[in-house]
Amino acid sequence: MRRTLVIMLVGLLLLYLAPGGLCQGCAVNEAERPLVRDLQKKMIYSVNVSAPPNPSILLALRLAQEHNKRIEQDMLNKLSQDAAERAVASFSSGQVALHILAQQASCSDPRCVSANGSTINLVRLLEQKFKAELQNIAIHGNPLTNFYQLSLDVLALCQLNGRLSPASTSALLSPGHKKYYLGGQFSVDTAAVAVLAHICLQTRGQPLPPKVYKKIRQNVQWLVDKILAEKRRDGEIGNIYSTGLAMQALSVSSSYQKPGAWNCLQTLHRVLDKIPQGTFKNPMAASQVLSSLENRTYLDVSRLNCSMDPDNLPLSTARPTSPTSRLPSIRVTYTVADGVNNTFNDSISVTVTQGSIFFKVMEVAQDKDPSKFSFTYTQSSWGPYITSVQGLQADNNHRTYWQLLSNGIPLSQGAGDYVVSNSERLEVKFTVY
Ligand code: CBY
Repeated sequence: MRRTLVIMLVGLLLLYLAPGGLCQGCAVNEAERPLVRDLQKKMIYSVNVSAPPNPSILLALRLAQEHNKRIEQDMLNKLSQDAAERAVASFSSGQVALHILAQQASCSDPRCVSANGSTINLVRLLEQKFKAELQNIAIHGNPLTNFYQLSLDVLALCQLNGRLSPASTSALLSPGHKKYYLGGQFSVDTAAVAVLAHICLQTRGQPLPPKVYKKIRQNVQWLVDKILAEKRRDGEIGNIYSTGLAMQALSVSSSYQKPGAWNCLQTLHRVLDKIPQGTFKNPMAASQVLSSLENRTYLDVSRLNCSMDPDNLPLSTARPTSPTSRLPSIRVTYTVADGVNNTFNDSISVTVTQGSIFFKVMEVAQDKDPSKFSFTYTQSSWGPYITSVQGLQADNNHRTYWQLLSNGIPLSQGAGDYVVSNSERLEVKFTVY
């Protein structure tokens, strides 16, 4: 009798210690919960009727502990409508993957998404988009998008048991400079999603042939070691915007880490400290960090039980507004340069009000001297993405882009978020990544 009890207790203890099991060691506590709630509300209030709905936001809200069922249902309907009606042809593969994950996280079948009479199978669509990515690699040596999106594709196809060969996928996502480095810098974001994709391959579907299993293990080991090498003394991994994804990757790969190799609580507190500073005011940034605060990952979407969700996140109807006051002017220098072929390098001094964003500086410069400072942009889920300056276009197949810098240092925020300061030296530079 006593022996049975001891065995039961040991069993419970093992379950508690098992990675991803009942262990809640690295999640926010009740005192910290208001910070998570704050992020959730920011994401909800950011929803803009004129912009396309964003699957990353619903995915994150679904992985949280607290829920507002009406809002989540509303977002799901809008996403379904967008997928079923809008030209899905215009979606990139990673966008389809995120739509699939958001549907699955909402206990809705991504193979059968319908709205207003039209129905679409998102898994089929992703299989096609993924094939097109592989074809582009065969022809141009680069995917249509990037390895971050390819990893999202593998993750979504794997979770939904879509058509995917573990053998060729493990070769596709194997270590490689062009895959995991952007402009000489290791992309923690990309590696983190790749780890999630590999862990999915390992744990779902048919048992893997030993050779493939070994290859997957080698890939994960390389990725985890690289991610850990980007760990900073303050707990951030890569930069603050890759830290949430890195936490997800490290929390599902503890068997690949030496004991003590990563202090999860230190990283968690670093992220929590940044919330009140407005670091995650961009809803995309908030969406990518939220699940790691709840000790959840994108691998958990298949395990969510929607009928068990509490409806416990009340929202006030009034959206928070920021006070408007007259602000002083500041002066910055703004440069546009072709850093690839050195065909131009033009500077201008620009005056804007304090608290202005980089994008504003670009607009003012363009108004003052359009021949030198004209630019184009597209609206991405992160905000404006600069596509050309003086008519010179960024090109994925040539791995060129317009890099944003301040005093010679590349920014970790986009033009729509970065707030400029007095006498700063801002630059937009045509660069190879
Ligand atoms: N999403 C994607 O396909 C993006 C993947 C991603 C790795 C992403 C970062 C990571 C993430 N967590 O979402 C990524 N960026 C990529 C791949 C790229 C390249 C895009 C081209 C391609 N091959 O697809 C590229 C050109 C290298 C790139 N990012 C450029 C930039 C700069 C944009 C400037 C411009 N022209 O407007 C910029 C501003 C860096 C700079 N100094 O110029 C930049 N990226 C930043 C800062 C970021 C971070 C955003 C953080 C923030 N708060 O705004 C980022 C999170 C992200 C988005 N890029 Co890129 C990385 C980080 O700092 N941790 C899939 C889709 C379906 O959602």
